[in-house]
Amino acid sequence: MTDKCILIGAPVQDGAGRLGCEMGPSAYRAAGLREALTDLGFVVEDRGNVAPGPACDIVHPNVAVHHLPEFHAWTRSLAEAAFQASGEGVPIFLGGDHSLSAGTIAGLSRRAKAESREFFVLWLDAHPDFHTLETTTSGNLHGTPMAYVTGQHGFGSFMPPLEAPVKPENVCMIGLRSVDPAERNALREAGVLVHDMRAVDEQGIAPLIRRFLERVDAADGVLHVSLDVDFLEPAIAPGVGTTVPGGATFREAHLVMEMLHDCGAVRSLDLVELNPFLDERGRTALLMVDLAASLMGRRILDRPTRSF
Ligand code: 6HN
Ligand code: MN
Ligand code: MN
Ligand code: MN
Repeated sequence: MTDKCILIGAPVQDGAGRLGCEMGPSAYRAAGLREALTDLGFVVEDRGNVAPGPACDIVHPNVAVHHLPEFHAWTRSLAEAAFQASGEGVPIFLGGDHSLSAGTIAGLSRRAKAESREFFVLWLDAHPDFHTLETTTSGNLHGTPMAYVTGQHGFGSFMPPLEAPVKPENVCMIGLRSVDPAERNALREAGVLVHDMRAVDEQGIAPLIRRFLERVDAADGVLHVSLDVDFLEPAIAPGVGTTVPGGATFREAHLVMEMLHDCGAVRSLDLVELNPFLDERGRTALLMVDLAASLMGRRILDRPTRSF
């Protein structure tokens, strides 16, 4: 990893079914993300918040779909911001709902291609977010970014073209426990590596992560991590609009972050779906900052004392 972290706010909320994610970037700043990274020895540059590009008129035949022009506009500006920043340091994207990952991953994958590196994504989420514009029934576009970046059917005439689609077999999803039928079939057909919570319960999270990281290492790949708040057990992370019981525990989540740090392949991070309006005295924002710090190298024995 370089010694520079670049914070990029992505106050996107049009992809979610309720308001509030727009406040996410401010909450991460208030929770001390910059200070946590500075304490670890990083030079931290906060680029402020990205703005969406101009929205154009796009209408999709699936009438459930809403805010497609905004999704298009955010994807374009975030892809550009991600491409630029990933050439200069480790970008950390402060969401914002998960639709922002359509942009960040598109830009990061383009960067990896420009550097002739194999690109991998670790998706930590209760959901696979693998709907196409045709299969989504909620119409909430935070349910679609992984289908878009892996070049699934039907985005072509509605969304920005992808310079470097992500190989589905280079995507590992961990923590799933809410998968819609259309997503289940599409994931299987595409060949995405999926570990649901049952696999975590039966096998333990460490072997699942280790196996994937060994593949990244064997390919000398670069790794992007997309961390959805709802990956976590709602009891410890209430500040999210899509809670599903049975999520990762505090220690499981930290262990993943610690292993990710040790592997040395992580080049970028999305922190998504934090809804400060639903949070309790900032505890979810603080936990996400704490996890980001673990990923960036904070060791257990130097964790500051803090009660959640
Ligand atoms: N997220 N599969 C559901 C839908 O509405 O398509 C949930 C999506 C959740 C999205 O958590 O980022
Ligand atoms: Mn709106
Ligand atoms: Mn998600
Ligand atoms: Mn989710």
